[in-house]
Amino acid sequence: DYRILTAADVPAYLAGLPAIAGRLGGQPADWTCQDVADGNLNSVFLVDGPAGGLCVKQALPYVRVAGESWPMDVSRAFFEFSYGQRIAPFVGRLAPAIHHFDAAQFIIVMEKLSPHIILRRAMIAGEHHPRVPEDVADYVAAASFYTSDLAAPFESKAADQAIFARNTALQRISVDLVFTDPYAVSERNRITAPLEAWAASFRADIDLKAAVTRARLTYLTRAQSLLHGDLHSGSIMVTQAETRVIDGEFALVGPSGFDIGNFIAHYVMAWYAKPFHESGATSVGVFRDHLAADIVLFWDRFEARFLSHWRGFAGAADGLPASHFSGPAGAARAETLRRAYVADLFRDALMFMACKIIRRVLGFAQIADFLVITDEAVRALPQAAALAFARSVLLYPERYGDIAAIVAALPRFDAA
Ligand code: SR1
Ligand code: MG
Repeated sequence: DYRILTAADVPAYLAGLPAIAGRLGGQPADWTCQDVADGNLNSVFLVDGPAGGLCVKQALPYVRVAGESWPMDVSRAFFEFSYGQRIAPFVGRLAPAIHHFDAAQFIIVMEKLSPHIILRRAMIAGEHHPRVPEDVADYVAAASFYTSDLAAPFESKAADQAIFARNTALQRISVDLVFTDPYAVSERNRITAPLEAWAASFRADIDLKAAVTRARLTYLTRAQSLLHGDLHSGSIMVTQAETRVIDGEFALVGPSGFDIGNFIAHYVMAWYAKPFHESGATSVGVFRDHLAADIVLFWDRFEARFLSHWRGFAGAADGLPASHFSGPAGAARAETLRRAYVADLFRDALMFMACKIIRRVLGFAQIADFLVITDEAVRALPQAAALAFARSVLLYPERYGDIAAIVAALPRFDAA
């Protein structure tokens, strides 16, 4: 029964879901529908009626930006829906409300976010949305704590694994596009002429490939918590007052540092790109001051919230049994274990941050932060600098012992 919807089909589709379409008010003839697909994979429609709006998202049987030559499993919509259901109790309004999942058409009907805009677009325009770092930190801290062995008997995580380990099509995208293609000759790579030599040197860099292999194996084997799996600035919608994390279709049980590192990577890339494009009225200096402060704020907030969830947790869990750590000596040792766990998350996060930067410069899915720099020779300047930074983080992690060291390593040069 599956068929691809167009904008013209959407009103009739919603009319068949009266309980949900009631949110629009009026009749189908009163509704307007816009195709606003922006990401790499899916169709997205925004529908407005006299009483409100809805967002209708359909998984296409191929990668939208590549077309039918790259088939893709439509069941990703099921995993996005399941992920949203699973984390909703922990993240509340930091995720959009989901109204309906259609298991035959692979459609999710959800809250229309308005006047929210994609964080990436806001950043390219030089806008600052001050709530984002803390909101996303709260989201990741809650999701990564409450879906881990630290907050539940291990059977709970096993149940998540039974669902999300089947999300293999999208995990395959990550394994190939993030950890493999950028270090090989691949038709999917998008290497511009000025970066050919960089790509060749990365393909020949056995130390770098060893570090990335460690990252790939960590992604595949470190089953710590349920992850969003694609937490970049295109998966976050913002206003000055609100933040929403969207697009959980890459969900998996994996290393918690993956989401953390992905988020930081896209702030770092915005940092590198900014002096080379004209978008926005904000000066480079002011914009970068905000980014630097936000990167630190994000990590500090994540660490504080994660530890606070853990210290305050009194339920049954298998990660750190309270009965083993009674009395003052036990409490001190438990705190040492908690801090060691978070320190591991930080190391993983930096490793994944670096991998995410490299894939966005050399690999298939490049980001608008760089692509708005139309001259490839100019674009290659910040891209090459970002590659060098990422390589340094992967090869010399001991130089980046805390978040201040990351921010301190970001260059202060300008386009001029
Ligand atoms: C083929 S999909 C390419 C990328 O788009 C998504 O947003 C993910 O980042 C994925 O790697
Ligand atoms: Mg997406």
